[in-house]
Amino acid sequence: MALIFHSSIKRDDWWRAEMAKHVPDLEMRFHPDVGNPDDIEFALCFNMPEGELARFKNLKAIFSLGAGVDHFFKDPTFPKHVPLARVVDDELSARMTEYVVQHVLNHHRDQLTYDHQQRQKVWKVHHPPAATARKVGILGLGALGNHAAKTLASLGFQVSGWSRSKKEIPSVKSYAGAGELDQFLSEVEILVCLLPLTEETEGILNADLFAKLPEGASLINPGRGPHLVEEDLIKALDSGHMSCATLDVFRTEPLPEDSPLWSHEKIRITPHVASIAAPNRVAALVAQNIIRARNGEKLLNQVDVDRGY
Ligand code: NDP
Ligand code: OXD
Repeated sequence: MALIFHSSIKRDDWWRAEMAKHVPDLEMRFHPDVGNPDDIEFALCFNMPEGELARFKNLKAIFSLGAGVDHFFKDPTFPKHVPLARVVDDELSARMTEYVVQHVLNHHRDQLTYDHQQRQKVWKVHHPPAATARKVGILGLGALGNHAAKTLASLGFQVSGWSRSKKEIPSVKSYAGAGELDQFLSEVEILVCLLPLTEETEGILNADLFAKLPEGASLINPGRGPHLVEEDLIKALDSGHMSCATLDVFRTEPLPEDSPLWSHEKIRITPHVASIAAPNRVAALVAQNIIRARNGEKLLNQVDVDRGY
């Protein structure tokens, strides 16, 4: 029996070595070299081409190579009856927090303005408030949002978060559900999106939401591209209602060359790198779940397929 692997980030040798440390008896096959599809017992993948997973009739479990699982649900033939697990890992959370803190500090300390000033050789001082007077809001207080929120609070920021269910996180104000979204937004100067992409959250970063943020607010989106209505962001930036944005994820990846986002002076772009699951961390998790799946036990970090995250 074998595991089929697929990723657009080419680190196959590293994956092979790490998986061999933890499950030496498991044959790893790298998509598209599937061999006999009936041999495939497990799948470890991100953005597997549509229709592929449905070919493996003997699948016991599917493992996402990342925290997000929306990439599976784009495929209408995705085998929903097979248990699906995602990555929840302290290092993945810590790396995401690095990204969030890096860009919150850039927004907080007007770095984009200084970058423009440098290009124009302008020496002009701006006076941002202290972190204790800066309000940062996080959409999504799950494995990643929770970690980032605590770290930002430890730096002194006024941190709030919005999720489906109420949270108890020291020094973080928790808002929950559609009924509390407007109140949350009205108090946010730097908005970070760490929601999963589901039917409910697609397009949530739109003109209506931006209008509810205070004048001068900014956005950091390492969630998913389809959370954002790109044209609405451009309008909010051009009108001056919003000050700047940092985007890591996009509706189409790689971001097409003709996208207006590339050259917008108030937008910073990174190529979906906020936090990438490391083979040495994920292989150990997958190995535990392989044992569980073979014993017919519930997987660690098993996804609620009906809820979509
Ligand atoms: P989790 O599932 O742990 O957390 C999701 C959070 O979003 C939860 O707090 C959940 O609420 C909340 N949520 C979900 N749906 C709604 C809704 N309709 N209304 C309000 N709140 C909602 O996910 P992670 O923190 O592990 O990951 C979040 C996302 O980050 C991933 O799905 C992925 O898209 C993105 N990501 C991006 C990476 C990158 O490199 N750019 C890397 C890794 C992840 P509740 O707690 O109440 O269930
Ligand atoms: C993830 C990602 O979901 O890298 O882990 O986007």
